[in-house]
Amino acid sequence: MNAPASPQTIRLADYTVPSYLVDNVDLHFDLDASTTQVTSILNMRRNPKGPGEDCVLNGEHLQLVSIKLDGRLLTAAEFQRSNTQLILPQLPEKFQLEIVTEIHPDQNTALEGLYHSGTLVCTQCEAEGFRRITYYPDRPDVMAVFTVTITADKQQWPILLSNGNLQEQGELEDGRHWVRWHDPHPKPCYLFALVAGDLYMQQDSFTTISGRDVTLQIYVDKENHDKCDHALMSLKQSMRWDEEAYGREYDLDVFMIVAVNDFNMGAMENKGLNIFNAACVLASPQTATDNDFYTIQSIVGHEYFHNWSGNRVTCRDWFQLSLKEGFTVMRDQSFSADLNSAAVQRIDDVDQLRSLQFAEDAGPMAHPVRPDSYIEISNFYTVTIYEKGAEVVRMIKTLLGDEGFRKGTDLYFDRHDGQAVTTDDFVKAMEEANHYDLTQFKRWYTQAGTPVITAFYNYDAIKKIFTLTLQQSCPATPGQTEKQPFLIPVAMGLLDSAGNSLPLQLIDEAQPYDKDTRVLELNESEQTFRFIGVEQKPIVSLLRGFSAPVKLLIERDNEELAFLMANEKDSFNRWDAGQSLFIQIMLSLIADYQQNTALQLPEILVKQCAAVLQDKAADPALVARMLTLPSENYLAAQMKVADVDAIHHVRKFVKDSLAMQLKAQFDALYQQHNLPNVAYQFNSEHMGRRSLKNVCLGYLMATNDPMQTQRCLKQMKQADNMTDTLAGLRLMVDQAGIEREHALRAFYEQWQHDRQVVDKWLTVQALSSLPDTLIRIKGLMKHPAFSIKNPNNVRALIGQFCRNNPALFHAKDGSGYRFLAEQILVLDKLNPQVASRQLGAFNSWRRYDEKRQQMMREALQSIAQQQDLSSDVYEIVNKYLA
Ligand code: 0A1
Ligand code: ZN
Repeated sequence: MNAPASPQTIRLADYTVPSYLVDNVDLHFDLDASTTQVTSILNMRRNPKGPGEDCVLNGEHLQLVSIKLDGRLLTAAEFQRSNTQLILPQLPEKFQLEIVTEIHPDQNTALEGLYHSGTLVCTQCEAEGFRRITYYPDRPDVMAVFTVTITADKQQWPILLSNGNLQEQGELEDGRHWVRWHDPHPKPCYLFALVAGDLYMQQDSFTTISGRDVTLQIYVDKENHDKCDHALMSLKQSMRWDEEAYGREYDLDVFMIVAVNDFNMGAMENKGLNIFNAACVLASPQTATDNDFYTIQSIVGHEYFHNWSGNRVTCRDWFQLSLKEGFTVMRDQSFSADLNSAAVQRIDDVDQLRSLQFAEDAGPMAHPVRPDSYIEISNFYTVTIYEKGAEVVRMIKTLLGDEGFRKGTDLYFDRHDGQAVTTDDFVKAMEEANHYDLTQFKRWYTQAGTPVITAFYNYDAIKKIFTLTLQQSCPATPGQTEKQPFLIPVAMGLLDSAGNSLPLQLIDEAQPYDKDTRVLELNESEQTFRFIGVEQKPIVSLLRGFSAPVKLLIERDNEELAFLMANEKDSFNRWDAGQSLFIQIMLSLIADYQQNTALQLPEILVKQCAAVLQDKAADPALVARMLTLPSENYLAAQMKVADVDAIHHVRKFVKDSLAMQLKAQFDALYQQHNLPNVAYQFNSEHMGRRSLKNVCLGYLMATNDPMQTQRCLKQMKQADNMTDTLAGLRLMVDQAGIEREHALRAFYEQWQHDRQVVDKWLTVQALSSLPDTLIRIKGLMKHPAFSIKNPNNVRALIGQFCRNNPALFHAKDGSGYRFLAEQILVLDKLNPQVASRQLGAFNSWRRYDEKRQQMMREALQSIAQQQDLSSDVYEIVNKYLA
């Protein structure tokens, strides 16, 4: 074997079609607790369009037992092998390879390939995990029909699953049994899956639109038998929705979901056999919050929707990842919007995008939705590929309209069914189905960075003309200094002083425009739009529904923001105006704080919040979001140099002041929405009421009134659901004292048997604002509830502290930074994907003051200097330091 190669950069420009194709593959797994033997029979042929003579198969961490070519055993002289490849020269046009390898799933802590999770054995192959199972052309454009035979001890592993339909099964001597699965749909190997375990199964069925019966099964650890209903219901909702919204039907006899406790991501869309992080499947009102219920519904949808957007039509290469991920996120967002509140869904999606993706786009890892190079593809499962990718597809829908978009997706699915394609193919289908030129639009796929739109306006009271000038620019990002203008859909409207819509007729149009919102197409660096017949000076509302993933700069005073917050028709923009008002005021208070000026909360903010609190007609979920202050991280992103301490102080000041001044209103609303005698239900109305009630409780606790602590404890005690219990506990952990310790202990004692709840217990402690938080975290890492090998534990404790507790992670003494660097080095040896994700907490390190930058640089350097870093951590740490 050769020495490990230093990490190489892979480039889109170097893409070539595969030299050999696999028509079908027969896999045999002989499962054993420590050594599993894999026999792979590949029927292959030369690709007439392929570039090379040699057949190159990928393989890592494999012990090769034997290779046969058309039945003849090959000698070592007849192939070449390295740590990563098996190369076979001089092959016939068509041939059969039989490769036997041995693997050790019990030693696999990276959780890629075949691995143990508790007593279960399962796989994770996306993106490049299949090469840890057997030698194979591990690239998504090689699609084959898979038949999988699994042999295993029956008592240990009574359930043996793989993709497709169950074909045959039987008993063997010595207590073993076997099953054979066949998947008739050709697929890339990243969609291969296998599960062996002793699991509880909950079954249901679904009749597709054309009348075919599909068996639905959810497999979970036996103790979780009562937590499958919600995922099963979500699956049926997803199947129906994809038929109705996209005309897509399911295509196998069975659809299975398996919950596993050790999983690097949320879930995986393996054909017919989705494997889920248990946290994204299991739910009961007592153990899962509203947010968990909501997320489970959307992830079940997401994975199911991949059956078409990802599996039937897949990616040609990993640079096209957003082809399936951006589109599928956009689909799951629409699904959630249709099933719940569309307004709340949009607000939450945009909030997420702006806090996480905008930061990525402004940092050292900024990359286009279709990147042109990577070192480690696992590092590119990013918010840019997923969330910005979804915004890009959403903009296409905005430009083409609902019907045009559906025509485009129909053409895309029909034209490319069974193929591995590119984002260009997706856009071409949209263009051809609509006779619409998206050439300029495609810059969204190739240019990184968040565009900035600056808006200027002017009203001519004599001519009744409103002139709107929009300028666009995009900051430089690594490797891209110059940017070309984007095509940006700007949904907008004009309001009169009473909040009514004004006409939107442009100067060169003969007819009045018949809607209250119109989509302007901004495609130059600067463009001017003139609206005629505007009877009074309007207030302009821009980017309704957040019609493009851009930053909007428009000068508005607090009064104008307050007006929009109260009167704007578009609920997203109403919320956004409120957030802008908070930010504008908080940034000005931060400046006061930095100059040692006494802080004073502007009256207008109190007045606006009071109005929101008193709006009887408003949806409680929207009210809850209107009253939620922008996060410390988001405020930091709005400053040239993020001042951690000033942000923390000012945010607390604003919250405490609002709480004191509006205590009676918060109290009244809390009581109105607190329904201790109504049993838990997961629906929009109840969820909205709980979220508003708990926002009110948060403010009430900020008054430091001991009565409110009692109320909080009472809520925890009375609650029949985790939403209310956890909301209470979160508030309690910020208050030092015996009550806090008691609440934490009681919670653990009650829930120690439940992994998902224990992770919540770890998270509330990681997010505490008390000064000894890091010390406690270090103690918790020694607690039996924590294992550094479990990604959910790591994310719940270390990840939450480093990402969502900025005041303490950025502690002046650098303790947070040193802690993270140490953990990354430990994790990198165990699980490189988890290690490199945790590095993300350093993404914005250059935006802090000099002293903090210096300490973060040292932490990053201490990682970079380490020998034998994984390619995952190597890539990120070096890009951060570049
Ligand atoms: N395709 C999955 C995401 C995923 C990616 C990589 C994984 O393992 C390292 C696991 C899942 C999705 O979009 O849901
Ligand atoms: Zn996905």
